[in-house]
Amino acid sequence: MPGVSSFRTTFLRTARGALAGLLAGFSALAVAELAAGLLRPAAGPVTVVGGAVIDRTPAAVKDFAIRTFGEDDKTVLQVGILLVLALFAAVLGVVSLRLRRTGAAGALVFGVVGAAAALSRPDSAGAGDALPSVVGALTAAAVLYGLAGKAAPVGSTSGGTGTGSGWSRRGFLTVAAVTAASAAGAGVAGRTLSGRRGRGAVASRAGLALPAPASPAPAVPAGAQLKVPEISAFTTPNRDFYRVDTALVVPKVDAGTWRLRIQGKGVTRPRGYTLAQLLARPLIERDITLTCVSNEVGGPYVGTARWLGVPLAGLLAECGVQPPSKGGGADQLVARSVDGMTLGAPVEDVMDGRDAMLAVGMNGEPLPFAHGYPVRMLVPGLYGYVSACKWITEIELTTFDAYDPYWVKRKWARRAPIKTQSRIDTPKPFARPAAGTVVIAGVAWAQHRGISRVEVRVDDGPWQDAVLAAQSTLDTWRQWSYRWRATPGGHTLTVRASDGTGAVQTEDRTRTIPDGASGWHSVFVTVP
Ligand SMILES: Nc1nc2c(c(=O)[nH]1)N[C@H]1C(S)=C(S)[C@@H](COP(=O)(O)O)O[C@H]1N2
Ligand SMILES: [Mo]
Repeated sequence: MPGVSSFRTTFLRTARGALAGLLAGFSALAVAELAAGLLRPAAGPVTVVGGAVIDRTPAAVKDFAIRTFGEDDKTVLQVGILLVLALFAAVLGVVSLRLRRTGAAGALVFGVVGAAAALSRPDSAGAGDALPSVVGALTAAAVLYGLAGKAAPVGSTSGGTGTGSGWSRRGFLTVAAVTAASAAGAGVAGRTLSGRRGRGAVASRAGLALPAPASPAPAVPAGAQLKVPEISAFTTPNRDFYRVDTALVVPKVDAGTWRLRIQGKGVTRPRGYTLAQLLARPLIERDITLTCVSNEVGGPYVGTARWLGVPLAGLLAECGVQPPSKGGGADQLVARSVDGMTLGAPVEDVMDGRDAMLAVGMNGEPLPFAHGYPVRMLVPGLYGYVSACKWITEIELTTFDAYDPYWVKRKWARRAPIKTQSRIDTPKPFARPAAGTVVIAGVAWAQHRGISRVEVRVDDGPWQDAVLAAQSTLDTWRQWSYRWRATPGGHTLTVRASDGTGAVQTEDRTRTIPDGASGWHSVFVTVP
C-alpha cells in the first residue's frame, strides 16, 4: 500500500527533523551554560530571557502569577521558557529538512534575542554577557545544519538544498546520541563551574561571625506566643520565611569584595563602606514583621524575624544627610541591589527615629542568600518593595519627583505604608470542626502603629472582642484568639483589627495594586 508507506516515510522524516531541532536546542543551552559558567552565571540565556520577561510583565499578570503559583512562580516561568524554546526548536528542525539554511538562520535569531536580553539586564556586566547566547546559537545552527541534511531517511531526497545522502536510521540515531551526550557533558561542566563561582560567597558567609548587638532586642514577652496549634509562630524560622523578588538566580555575593556606596543629593560626605566597617559599628537587634504589598487578604507573604543591623539614620547623618523636616533636599532614598533592583523609601521615615536598618543577621545567623546576604535594608512600617532592598550595594539620595524606582515604573504606588491587616490562621478554610468550643486564632499587623484590638464576627452576628496576645513591639505582628461555641451548620468567620491609633481595619476590598490589599479576611467552615 503506497499510501501507508509514504505516510510512514513522511512521519519518520518529520520525527527526525523534530529530534534534530530538539538536539540543536539542547546543545545550544548546554554550550551557553558552559560559556556562562566560565564568564558569569547570571548571563545564561534562560536567566537573562527570564529576567527580561519578568521586567516586561504587566503588573496585573505578575500579580496573577504570584497569586496562582506563589513562590513557584520562577520555576513556572523557567519551565515555560524551556517549553516555548523546545517547541520552536522542533519546528525549526522540521523546517530544516527542506530549508537547511533557513533552519540554521532561525537558530541564530534566538541568539540575537538572548544577546539582546543579556545586554538589557540592569546588572549586565557589558558586551561579554551576550556571549553565552551567541555561542549557544552558533552551536544550534551548526547542529541543525549538520543533522538536518542527514535526517532524511536513505533513499528520499531532502529538498532543494539536501544532498540526498541521508543516514540510515541507526546512523542518524548514533549521531544524535553522541550530540546529546556531548551537550549533556557541556551542560554539567557549565553547572559545576557556576557552582564554583558561588564558593567565595558561601565561604564568606560560613566564616562570618556576627558581633553581639550593642542594643539587644527586647525579650519577646512570654504571652506573645499563644499555645494554639496551627497559629503562625511569633518568630518565623528562616526556612519558612516568605521570599519575594525578581531574581531568577539568587545573587551570591562575596562579602569580602562587597561595598556599600552612599551618595546623591545632600550627601556632603559620600562614602563607601566595607562589611567589616559596618560590623564595627554599634549594632541593634530588633523583631520586625516584614510584609509584601502583593500579599492578598489572608495571604502568606508576611513574617517576623529577629534582625541584627546597623541603624540607617546614623549612617546617613554621618554622610551629611538631613531629613526634609530639617531642611534636607532629598525626600527619597533609593536603594540599589547587585542585581539592579531599585527600591525607594521616604527619607523622612528612615530618619524619624524608627529602627530602619541595614540588616546583616536574621534570627541569629548571617542573612540567608535568598534574603539578601550580605546586607539588606529594612524600614519598619513600609512594604518590602519600598524599603527592604536585598543584596544592597548603593544608597542614593534623590527626590520622588526626580526618580521612579523599579516597581513605581510598573504602576505601584510611590509611597506605601503597610495597611492594617488581620488573618485567621485556624480554622482553615472549609475545615469541619466539631460542634462545641472551637478556637479561632491568627495574627494581625499594622507595623509601627501596633495593634490595639481584634474583633471576630460569626456569620452576621455582632463583632466580639478577641483575646490579644501580648504586644511585643509596635513593629511586630500580634497574635489573637477567640473561643467560639460552634453550632452545627455552615459558618462564615470574619476578623478585623484596629491599629494603635484606634483606626479600624477597613472593610473596603482593594486589589494588591497599587498600594496593598485591604478588606477583611473571612473563612467558611462547616460544623457537622
Ligand atoms: N534586590 C531585591 N530586593 C528586594 C526585592 C527584589 O525583587 N530584589 N523584592 C522586595 C520585596 S517586593 C519584598 S516583599 C521583600 C521580601 O523580602 P524577603 O524575600 O526576604 O521576604 O524584599 C524586597 N527586596
Ligand atoms: Mo513585596
